[in-house]
Amino acid sequence: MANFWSIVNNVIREADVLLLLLDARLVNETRNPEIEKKVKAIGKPLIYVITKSDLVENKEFVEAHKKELKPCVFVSANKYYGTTILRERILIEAKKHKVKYLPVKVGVLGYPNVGKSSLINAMSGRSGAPTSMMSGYTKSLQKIRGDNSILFLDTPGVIPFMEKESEKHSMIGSVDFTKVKEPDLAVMNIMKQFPGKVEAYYGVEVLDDFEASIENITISRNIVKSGNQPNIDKMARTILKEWQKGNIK
Ligand SMILES: Nc1nc2c(ncn2[C@@H]2O[C@H](COP(=O)(O)OP(=O)(O)OP(=O)(O)O)[C@@H](O)[C@H]2O)c(=O)[nH]1
Ligand SMILES: [Mg+2]
Repeated sequence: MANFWSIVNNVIREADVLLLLLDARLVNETRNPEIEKKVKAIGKPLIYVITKSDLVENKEFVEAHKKELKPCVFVSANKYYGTTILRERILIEAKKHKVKYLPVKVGVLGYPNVGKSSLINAMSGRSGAPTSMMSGYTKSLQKIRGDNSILFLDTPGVIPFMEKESEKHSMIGSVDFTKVKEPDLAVMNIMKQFPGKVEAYYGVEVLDDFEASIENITISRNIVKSGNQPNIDKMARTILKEWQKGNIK
C-alpha cells in the first residue's frame, strides 16, 4: 500500500486536474481527507465525481451532496451518464487554473474498486484501463488518452492511511468478498446502513436481528455444511458478492 501512495503522490504532482471518485451509495464513506488536503495544499483543481450513480434510486439523497461538494459531477460508467458534462468540467477547471496546453493531464483518484478505471474507459471509448470486480486491480500508474484534449492518469486505489474499518471496506468493495475475514459482520453492516435491501433481494422478512435474517436467507437457499447446519459464512460471502457487484441495490 505504501507503494500505491507514492504513485498517488506522483500523480497529484504531475496532473493538472484531479478527480476524486466517490461511490454514489457511500459518498461520505469514500471521501479521502488525506487526498483532499494534499490536492488543496498544492493548489490544483479537484473535481468530486460521484460514480456508480446507476445503483442509487433515491436521487434526492445524492443531490444533497451537490451542495457540499464543489465542483461535483454525477456519472455512471456502466450507463455512460455524465461523461460529457465531466469532460466539460475538466476543461473549465483547467482553464480557470491557467493550464495553457493540451492534453490536460487528469489524475483519477479514489478508494480501491470505486470505479476509476471503468470511468476512464467510458470516457475514452476504449478498454485502455483494465478493470475488475476484484479490488486492488490497478497496480501501477497507467496513462490513457481520453481524446485530443485529455490524458488520464489512472492510479491504484488507496484508503486513508490510518483507516482500519474492515466492515466499511467490505461495503465499499475495497476489500473484495473473497478476502473479507468476517463476511457476516460485513453483511450486518450493510443491513444496518441500507435497511431492507438485502432482505428484499432474497425475499425474507425484515427483522431487527440481522444475524437471524442472514440465517433465514441461508436456510431459504439451502446452503448447508456438514451436519446439515446452515453455512452462514458461505451465504454471507455470497450476499457480499451480490452487493459488491451492484446486484443488490
Ligand atoms: N453499476 C456500476 N458498476 C460500476 C461502475 N463503474 C465501475 N463499476 C464496477 O465496479 C467494479 C470496479 O471497477 P474498476 O473500474 O476496476 O474500479 P477501480 O477503482 O479502477 O479499482 P482498482 O483498480 O482496484 O482500484 C467493477 O466490477 C466495475 O464493473 C458504474 O458506474 N456502475
Ligand atoms: Mg483500476
